Amino acid sequence: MKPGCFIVFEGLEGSGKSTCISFLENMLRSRGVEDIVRTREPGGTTLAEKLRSILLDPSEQVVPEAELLMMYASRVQLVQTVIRPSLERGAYVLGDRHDLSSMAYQGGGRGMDLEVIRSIRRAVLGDFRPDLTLLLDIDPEAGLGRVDSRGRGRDRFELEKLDFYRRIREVYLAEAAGDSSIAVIDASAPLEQVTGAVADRVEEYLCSRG
Ligand code: T5A
Repeated sequence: MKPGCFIVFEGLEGSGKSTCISFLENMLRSRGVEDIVRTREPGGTTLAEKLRSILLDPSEQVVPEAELLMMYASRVQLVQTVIRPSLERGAYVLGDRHDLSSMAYQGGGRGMDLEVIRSIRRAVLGDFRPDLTLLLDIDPEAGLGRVDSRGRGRDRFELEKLDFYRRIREVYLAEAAGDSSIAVIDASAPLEQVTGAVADRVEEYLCSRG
């Protein structure tokens, strides 16, 4: 059986990841793809959803090292019990965040050593990586403005200052510059333009794998 593929959406709060995943899922279904699995990180398994609720709770005091390790505990549980088995049976896995978020948020945002993060990744995930990452790039103020307009209150990360998000964006863009599997999309554009760019990038990738 042809192995599946793992396509991940990354970006700041409010950049449009969930919206674009729904668009891509519909696009693939309209072409007859039936086996599509959506994941989110942190989360996506019973264990990881429990960690997610701690990680996002504004009343929790979480030190950066604990935050990083909980992100990887959540991720490795998801990869081993959901993502890998889905890919092995040929599914399309559409991820709302993955490893690049740890580089950007814990590395850029919290200022943790990127080499330490890479070594944790190697230790728990080996060479497992997404096939394609779509980085929805947006100015933090614009992204958080969209989050606030939903009116559901801010989580623990969303309460951080703008500088935290500026550092995250810098790491996102720096990582993308050195990795051809990460495509940067201007997420400040009108939605139809953003989804059009998503469709083009995914087409390109699917053509390249035949
Ligand atoms: N985290 C996560 C880490 O620190 N380290 C890690 O390793 C990982 C995995 C998770 C938090 O955890 C952190 C990062 C995060 O802070 P989350 O809830 O999963 O949090 O992620 P968020 O980014 O906070 O999710 P959001 O729902 O806020 O953002 P989305 O999914 O990017 O945005 P979406 O699609 O919900 O859109 C937001 C609003 O904007 C509108 C939509 O309709 C919606 O109302 N919109 C647009 N409006 C105009 N133009 C466009 N182009 C639009 N696109 C979307």
